[in-house]
Amino acid sequence: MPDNTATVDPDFEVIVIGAGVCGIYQLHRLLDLGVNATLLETGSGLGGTWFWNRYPGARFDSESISYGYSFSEELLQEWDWKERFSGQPENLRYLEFVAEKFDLRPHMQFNCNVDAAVFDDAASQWRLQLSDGRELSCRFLIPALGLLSAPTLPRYEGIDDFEGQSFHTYNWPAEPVTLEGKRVAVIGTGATGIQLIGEIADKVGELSVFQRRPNWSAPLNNGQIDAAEMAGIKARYDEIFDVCARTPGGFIHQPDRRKFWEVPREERLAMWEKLYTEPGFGIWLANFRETFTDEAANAELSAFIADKIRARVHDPVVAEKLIPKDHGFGVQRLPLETHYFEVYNRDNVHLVDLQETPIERITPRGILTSEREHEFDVIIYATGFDAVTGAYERVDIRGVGGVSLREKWVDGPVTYLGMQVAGFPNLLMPTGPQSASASTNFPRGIELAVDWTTDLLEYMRAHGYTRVEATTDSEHAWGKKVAELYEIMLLRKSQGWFTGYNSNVPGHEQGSMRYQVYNGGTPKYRATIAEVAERGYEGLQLS
Ligand code: NA7
Repeated sequence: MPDNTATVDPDFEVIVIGAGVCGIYQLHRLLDLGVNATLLETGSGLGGTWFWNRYPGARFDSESISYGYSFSEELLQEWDWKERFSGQPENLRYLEFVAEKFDLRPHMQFNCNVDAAVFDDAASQWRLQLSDGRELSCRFLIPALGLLSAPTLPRYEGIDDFEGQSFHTYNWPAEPVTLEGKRVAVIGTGATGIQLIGEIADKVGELSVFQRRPNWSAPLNNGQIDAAEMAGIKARYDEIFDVCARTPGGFIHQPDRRKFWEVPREERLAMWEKLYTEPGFGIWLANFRETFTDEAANAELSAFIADKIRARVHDPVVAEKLIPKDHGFGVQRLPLETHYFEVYNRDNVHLVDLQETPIERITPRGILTSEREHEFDVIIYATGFDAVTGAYERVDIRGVGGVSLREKWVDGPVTYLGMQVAGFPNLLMPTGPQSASASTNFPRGIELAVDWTTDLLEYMRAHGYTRVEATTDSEHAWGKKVAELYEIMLLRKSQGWFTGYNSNVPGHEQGSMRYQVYNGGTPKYRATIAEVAERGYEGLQLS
């Protein structure tokens, strides 16, 4: 039966939510095709991750030259990266430059939070409720919400009672924060805490680091990129992106494909010595593949890194506290550091081991542990995110029959290709949970997924389709594939955001398991989604 209500045009053909790296590129692709699209952004400016995370030390740990967009040769030639691992202010300038260059700002609406998105089945449209009271409709909804954009505070009592300044690193104030001479507490030692602590230790008065579980970390080895080097990079961009496309992580670091146990131990150690002094994720990703899958191989690498920590931290008791004992090197997302371990050799830096003296509550003057009250002027929460699915769950997304996405994902995300969800037609998620964008060098995964999503929209246009939806069978098969990929990796036993662990979110505590990302690597993912498209979007129902 023809659906007459569908003839009422929505306000927009496509609404993109989020002006981060993904939303910016997605909007550009849509506008290029002449699609009637708008972008809604909660913040007062664009940049997503690089708009919000203004904490000292925030920077890429992907090489800058592999992080920028690759879609425009002109853009590649116009932009000069100044550092191997560029810092937040420059990264934000880059994204602003991109938005200006492609004239995207007129199509972005800022300070615009989406509270709810409900699928109107009869009209085959999404209806959005905004915090400012407006309602907008669209045919296709593209949430480009970011993977680490729902910050979580600890569940300690008294957080609001603290009389000094306190904030989560994600919500670092845009106006300058004075830390000089202050008594500062940092809670959390993930990638964020490690960057922050390394940067501020020599600037604050006293710094107390509240560590519950140490993380493995290796040197970033950052450096400047001078004009001559940048000119060389510009001439090699094709080659650089070609390497990224061929590596599992979308980085310039290619795994060593020799068999771990066939390479003599002395040779392995020599290789690690070299990688440890080189920039970026080499020690993690240019390593033997067995370090991700074989306990014994991983233990050997972990012992090598532990010795590096012991060599860098003068106090052996402190050094032991900084060495993870509950997981091996690189099985959780690896933070990269700059003089992080040397920080603990400073007289003004104190490590508070929460395994020995847990936090009992936040007080008006500071932090009360089981041992004593520590007084502070500033408390910084580097306590992480409700990763990957959290940002989706903060919007009340309802599909066919009013089914809530939040409820559907209560035990973990369920998707097809990480980009579509059965029962949620015309919801397209280029960086969705269980996609490769979530587990690779983000912009590389993002460009791949945005291009695929845009091709799908073009295909639908060309064939007169207005509705697309994953089947439950295809969703089920994808879920099985994603789970199987976890099974072969040591990662499955770890407590990090790849397995959905977050002690501050009910249901995500220690021991819970959520299949958050696709671990098959970029080349396999690219081949899979290309094949799906070639087969007329197999697994999707188009009408
Ligand atoms: P992470 O990696 O999730 O780290 C959060 C840290 O905060 C971690 O050390 C946690 O310790 C700690 N944490 C969280 N809650 C508490 C409480 N309640 N008490 C004490 N310590 C706590 O987040 P990041 O922001 O550092 O990094 C996220 C990603 O950003 C990173 O992977 C990169 O991709 C960029 P726990 O492990 O829970 O004991």
